[in-house]
Amino acid sequence: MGLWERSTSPGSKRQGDGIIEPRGKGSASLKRAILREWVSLNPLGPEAMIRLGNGIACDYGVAYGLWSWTQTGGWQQLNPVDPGLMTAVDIDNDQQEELVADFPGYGLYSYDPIAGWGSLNPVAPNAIAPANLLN
Ligand SMILES: [Ca+2]
Ligand SMILES: [Ca+2]
Repeated sequence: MGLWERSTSPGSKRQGDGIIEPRGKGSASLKRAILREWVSLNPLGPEAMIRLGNGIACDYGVAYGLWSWTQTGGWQQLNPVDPGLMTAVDIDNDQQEELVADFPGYGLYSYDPIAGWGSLNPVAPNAIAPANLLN
């Protein structure tokens, strides 16, 4: 089904507050509901995605790598390598989140839109989670 964003344009018909509740059986009513209130972001669904700032970071696997999407900037490839685990956290306390991603075989890296990629650890973790260690 791909990746979709709910339309928030003025005058767009609101029904069920954005919750798709197909009345009929089968996919036809679901498809009508999607076409009425949702905007396609990409015909391909990602393996995984997380919130990153006011956009999203998407794991598009071996074929396409790691991409980000924002309403204003659209799609941008951040890395051609297939990421594993991902999280968003403000590492340097500049009020802007960095993307932290594990690349199996390469290790754990952080991405800052200005500084680019930096290695955090050559060993890939089993799990990652954001934590505020400054307060
Ligand atoms: Ca992946
Ligand atoms: Ca930051």
